[in-house]
Amino acid sequence: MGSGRDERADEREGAVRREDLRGTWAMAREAELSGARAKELAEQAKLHGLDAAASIRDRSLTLFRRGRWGPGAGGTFSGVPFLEDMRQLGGQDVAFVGAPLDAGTTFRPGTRFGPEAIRRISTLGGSYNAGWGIDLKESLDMIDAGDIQVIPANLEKSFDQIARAVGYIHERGVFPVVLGGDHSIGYPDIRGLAPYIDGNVGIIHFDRHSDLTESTYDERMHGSPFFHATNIPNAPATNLVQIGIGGWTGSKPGMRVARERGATVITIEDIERYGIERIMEFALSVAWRGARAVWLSFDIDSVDPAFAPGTGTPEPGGLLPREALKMVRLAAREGLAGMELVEVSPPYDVADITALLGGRVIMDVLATLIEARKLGRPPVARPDEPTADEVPAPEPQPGG
Ligand SMILES: [Mn+2]
Repeated sequence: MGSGRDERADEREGAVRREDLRGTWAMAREAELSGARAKELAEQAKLHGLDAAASIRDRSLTLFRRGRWGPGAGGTFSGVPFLEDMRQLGGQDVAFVGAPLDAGTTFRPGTRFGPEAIRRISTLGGSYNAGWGIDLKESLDMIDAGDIQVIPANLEKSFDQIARAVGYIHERGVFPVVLGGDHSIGYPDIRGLAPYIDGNVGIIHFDRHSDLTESTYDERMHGSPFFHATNIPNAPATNLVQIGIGGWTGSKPGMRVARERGATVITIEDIERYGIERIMEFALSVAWRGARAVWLSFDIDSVDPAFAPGTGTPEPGGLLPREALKMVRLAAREGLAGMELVEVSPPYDVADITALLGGRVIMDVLATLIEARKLGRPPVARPDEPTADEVPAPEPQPGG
């Protein structure tokens, strides 16, 4: 007996035979499915989702994901219409687009689910703000472009896709709102935008972390976006202003780069010392100095983890939500070329509060752009009527 197996076992009654397996039957059935409908849908997706970046070898993949499995299959931001056919982009004011990537996270992942979570909770409430008398849907023509087809295990291919997508949206004259995704997308967002700007691009960057490290684990991870963005000739570090920096997480190499390149770092203590208005006036002067356009990069971890726990690199001691919202409204008042909202990681979130705050940052920015007459149709208001931020404080009463 050479074999340890008794071959007669296969002939016993009730023995399992390969040809009787349901799996064998299913393999045979698979050949009978023509796949004609799937092919038809794939061809339609190719037309509607546009051609992928040159580095993507599988040419069935598109630039904007259409009809594929994966995160981001939920609703649209604030219930705005989904633009299926991206060839029809143009003439709208705002395009929301997801970059569901977490390949750039160095520790806690999950931001690939950020766009989906922000969109889902964004439908809580409407588009009207009772404090400012603005209805986003009355003043802006907004669409949701769905998600950019990122490559989950390849940062550089994902960057090619994101840069191409942001460039396309900007080229079509539409304001891009990029829903992250980890902060590594900050680099391709600027790379996509910069070629279309006839002059320098400034960057207003809210974060607890400096994000100016050349690489982590040999790759351009989420601590690296502004090292590479400010290597782009018309996005100089001298127009980069970082707000909310501090704490104990990973900023040391970035501080050296900031010093060497002349970036501006504003710590939480600076904000406490000078106050929000003066700090933001200064930040705007840095970002706009000789620049033609300014990009807003908002990392949700700039807000204290008590209010924004759903993020990969929480750092206690950050901004309060009311401070952050006030600051982005001041940041947006001179206009923006686009924005990204990054680092929302739903698996670490509690009761959707981080995703909700992310959506509110976006809505407050859009409302400010309307008020400042930088985007869309102005709200119904007398031309001489002051905006919310300009209403003077009441005079102190004598003897009070
Ligand atoms: Mn951060």
